[in-house]
Amino acid sequence: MAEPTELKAGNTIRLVIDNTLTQDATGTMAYLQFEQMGVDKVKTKAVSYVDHNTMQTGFMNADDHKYLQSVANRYGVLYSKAGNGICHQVQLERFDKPGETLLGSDSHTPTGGGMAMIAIGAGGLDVACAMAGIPYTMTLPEVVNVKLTGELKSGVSAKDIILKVLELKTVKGGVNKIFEYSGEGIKSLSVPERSTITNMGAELGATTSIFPSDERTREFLEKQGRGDDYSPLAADEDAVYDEVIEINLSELEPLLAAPHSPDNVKKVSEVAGTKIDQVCIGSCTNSSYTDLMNVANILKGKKVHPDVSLTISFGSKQVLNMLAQSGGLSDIIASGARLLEAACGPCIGMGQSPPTDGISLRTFNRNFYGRSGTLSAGVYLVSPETAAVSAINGYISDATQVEYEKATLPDSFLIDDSGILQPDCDFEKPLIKGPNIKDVPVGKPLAPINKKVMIKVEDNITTDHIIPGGSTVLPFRSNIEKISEFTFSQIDPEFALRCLENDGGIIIGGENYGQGSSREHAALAPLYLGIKAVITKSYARIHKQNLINSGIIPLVFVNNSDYDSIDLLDELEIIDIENLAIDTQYTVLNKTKNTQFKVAHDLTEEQIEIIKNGGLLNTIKKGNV
Ligand code: MIC
Ligand code: SF4
Repeated sequence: MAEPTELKAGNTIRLVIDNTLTQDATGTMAYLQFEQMGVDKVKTKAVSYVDHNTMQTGFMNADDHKYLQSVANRYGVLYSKAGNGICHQVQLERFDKPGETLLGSDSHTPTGGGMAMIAIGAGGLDVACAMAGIPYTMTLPEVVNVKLTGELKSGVSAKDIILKVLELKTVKGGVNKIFEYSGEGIKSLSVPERSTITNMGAELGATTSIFPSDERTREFLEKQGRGDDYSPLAADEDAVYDEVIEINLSELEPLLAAPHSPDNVKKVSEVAGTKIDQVCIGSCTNSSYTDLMNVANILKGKKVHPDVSLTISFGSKQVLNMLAQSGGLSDIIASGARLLEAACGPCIGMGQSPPTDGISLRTFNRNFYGRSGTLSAGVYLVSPETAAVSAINGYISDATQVEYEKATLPDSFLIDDSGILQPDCDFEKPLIKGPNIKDVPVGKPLAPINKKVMIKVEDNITTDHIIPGGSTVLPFRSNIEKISEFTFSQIDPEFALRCLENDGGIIIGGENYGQGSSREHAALAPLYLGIKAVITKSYARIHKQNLINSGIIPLVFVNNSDYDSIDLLDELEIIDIENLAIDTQYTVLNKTKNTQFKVAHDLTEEQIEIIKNGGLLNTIKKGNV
């Protein structure tokens, strides 16, 4: 691979990774793949979190946790136990450090950008490679400067800032971009508030988002007992950007994302009065101590409306413990809220599905169709303040209309790292693999493609559409054969069977195909089902790389209008694709319709090599990375 001659958007770079994180829903695959790399010890500061699959219906999740603990111990990875908190929140509290790099097998890894890190989400195999000491290959993004002026008024919060950016840029407006925040307005934002913004920058499709490291960063690190990790960092005075956006915080109003997309942004005042059934507060976007203290302050002395179920998931054990100490927890309990554990919980559909046709307000970052577990539900993404006020009233309400005490960072955070286990790297101890933990499927070298269309989908298909979350499907994250049965099940229940009957085929998609979660299962399950190529109008970054890593070719239409001419089960022959080469277009014969069209790709030499080998694992085994 050619080294870049200059740091210019579009160039391919190899980024040295200092830190890695995995979570249990993507981690088992990442470590199963890491095991195959023949490396004795991880080369990064690595943490393995258990936060997604903590419901343990059946033995599967508990078996995953046992495996993750044993594999972390063997290879030198810190292990954050179930109940210790959501990966991004704990990483921020205990590990993030300005100026370092972080690669995580979760799309919300950019949360660390609130701590002035280059923090990027990736598929599990890419993170396994980073743990093995292989630099991360990526396209250098364009840089968008988001200049914040003014100061937030009471009832408006960091969540409303990122919702504003989503309104301006949409869920595909950030692909191959970094959002760098600056301006006077950032001085009033604490690190957890900044991290709410960088976290949900993932919904822009952005590579990452970043804030400078300043006095607010020092303040947070000192309060976490990590003052030594501080160093000041900021953009050069004369930095040049590809694009500049200005947001005046003083003019911002409470916003929400209406069903079913994080960029379907409206003013809260526009829909105020809408009756609600459920409010869920938590997730890696909004479960910090200050978020939940604001909630506690609003709920203090009030009761949750009789028609509303309010749940609170705590970001971490530290957050929960501090709320207990400050008295905020008592106010939350007295209000009638239901307390869930410090984990992802309802955000990934692990419980708390809303009722039929229910309206649910959530402080989370994704409201994709069906993600809550109830297809007919309408999920609105809101700030913790909007959520709390609405839970009391029983309808969507504007938090600027109520008075409450705004929470500030505590004098110092309670430090108790006993939920994070230190590894002893003892190779004598066995790896514990329960019966639901199966081998990772491996692709075959590239061969001619003459296959039928197995599904045709629209724009903005998410990886949740491809492999759903929720308590029925998540237990099979370590078992690709089983999880493949659920591929596209919410939009086309016949898909998996059709693939098996036709010995695989081709997927046709629209714009921004594969947005959302980093789950490589959305590529591994299609690989298992025999999918050879995907042809779309455009891709989301992480999923595209996951397809390549699985040996599936991500192609695009040369003329997007050709999308309209293709139907389910059309037989397509992609002429000469077995000789995949850089900057080359290919003719596709639609043998069913007796027509033809052109497809292209923007794969690098390295990516072409991976596809020709039938995926990244095969390439690594050949020693070619
Ligand atoms: C999500 O929010 O969708 C998840 C669950 O955290 C995913 C990871 C996964 O699917 O395991 C993500 O954001 O990458
Ligand atoms: Fe967990 Fe939700 Fe955050 Fe994903 S978005 S890491 S499921 S809390």
